[in-house]
Amino acid sequence: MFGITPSARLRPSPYFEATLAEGVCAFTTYNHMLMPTSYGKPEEEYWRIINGVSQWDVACERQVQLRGPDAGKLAQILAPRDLSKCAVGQGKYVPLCNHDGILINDPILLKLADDLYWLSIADSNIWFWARAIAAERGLNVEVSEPDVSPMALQGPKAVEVVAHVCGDWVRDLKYFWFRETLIEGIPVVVARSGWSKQGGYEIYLRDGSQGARLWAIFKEAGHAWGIGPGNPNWCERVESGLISYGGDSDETTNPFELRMGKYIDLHVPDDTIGIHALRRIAAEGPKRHSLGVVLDAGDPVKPGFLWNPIFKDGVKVGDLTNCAFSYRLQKNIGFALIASQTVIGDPVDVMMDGRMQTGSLSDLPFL
Ligand code: THG
Repeated sequence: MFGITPSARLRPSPYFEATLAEGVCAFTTYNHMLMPTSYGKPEEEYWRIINGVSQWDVACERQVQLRGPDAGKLAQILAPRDLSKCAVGQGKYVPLCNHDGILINDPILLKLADDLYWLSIADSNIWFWARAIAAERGLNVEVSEPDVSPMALQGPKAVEVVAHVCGDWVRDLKYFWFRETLIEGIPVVVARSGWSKQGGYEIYLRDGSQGARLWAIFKEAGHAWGIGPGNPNWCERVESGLISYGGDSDETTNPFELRMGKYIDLHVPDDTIGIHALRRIAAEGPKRHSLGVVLDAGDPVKPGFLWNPIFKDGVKVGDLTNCAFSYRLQKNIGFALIASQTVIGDPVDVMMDGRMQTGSLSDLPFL
C-alpha cells in the first residue's frame, strides 16, 4: 500500500471518508480529485447498476459557474449547441470545442437562472478557458468554481430511493432536468442524469461540509432496495456507448467523429468558438467515425483505454479506444475510432498485447 500526500493539487471529495468506509480499493484522478473506480467486486458492482441501485462519488464532476448579465452569452460562445431554447431547470449535454473544432470537453450544462449557468465538466481545465474567453470578449460575467459536488444514484431502482428521500416529484423529472431543493436542510440540486444508461439521478451537494451526512441519508434510504457502492462503470458504459472525453478522444478528435453530431447546431451565432471549423468539417465530411468492435476471442480482456491499432486487410484504419468484457453479451467489446470508409460488419484485426486479435465492426451502442 502507499499513501497520498494531501496538497492543494489534490482536492478532497466531500464523500472521501464515506467511500473509505464502503471499502473503496482503487481510484483514478479526474479534475485534480480522486474518483473511486473499484470496491473490489467488479461483477457484483456491475449487476447492481443493471438490476438495482448504485451510489457513486462523482464529486470530481466539477462545476464551472457562469454568473452575471452575460452568462448566457458566454455559454453560447463556448458551446456549439443552440442554447436559445434552454429553459431554467433544464440541462443539456454540450460538446465544447476549440477554434479548430477539436473537442476539449463534453459537459452537461445546467441553466439555474437567466444569469446563472453551470458546466458540469469532464476532465480538462475549462475554468481557465471560460475565464480567458470572457475577458477577451469583454463580457460582464464572473467565472468561478463553486462548492458543488455531485453524487450519483444509478440503476433501475434509483428512482425509488430518490423519491423516498426527496418526494414523488422526482418521478416526473424529465431526462437532464433538475430542481433546487433541501434534503434535511442540506442544499442540493437534484437532476435526472448520470453516466450510465440504466436511469438515475445526480444529487449536486452545495455544501462540501455535508458530504458524510448526504451519503448516509441515501445509504440508509436505499437499504430497502439493496443499495451499495459503485462508480462510473467501465463495462456498462462501453455496452451503452457512453463517451469518455480524453479516453475516447485525443487532441485531434472532433465531435462528428464521436457520434456527437446531434449535439452540434451549425446555425449558432458566428462568434461561437469553433463553429467555422465545425461547418467546414461537416461540409467536407469527417475522416473518421465511431463504431463498435466485437472481438472473436472470448477470454475477458483487462479493461482500459488502449488505443490499440486496428487493421483491415493489413492496413491500419483506426484505433480501439477502449475495451471491456461485456457481462451481458459475454464478449469483448470496445469503441473504434476508425476511417469513415469502414462499415458495420467489416472484419478487422486488432493488435493487443503483441498479439493480433480478430473481430468485426458493429453498431453503437451495443445494448
Ligand atoms: N454527470 C455530470 N457531470 C459530468 C458527467 C455526468 N461531467 C463529466 C462527464 N459526465 C461529462 N460527459 C458526459 C457524457 C455523456 C453523458 C453525460 C455526460 C450522457 N450522454 C447520453 C448519451 O450519450 O447517450 C445522453 C446525451 C443526450 O442524449 O443528451 O448522459 O455524467 N453531472
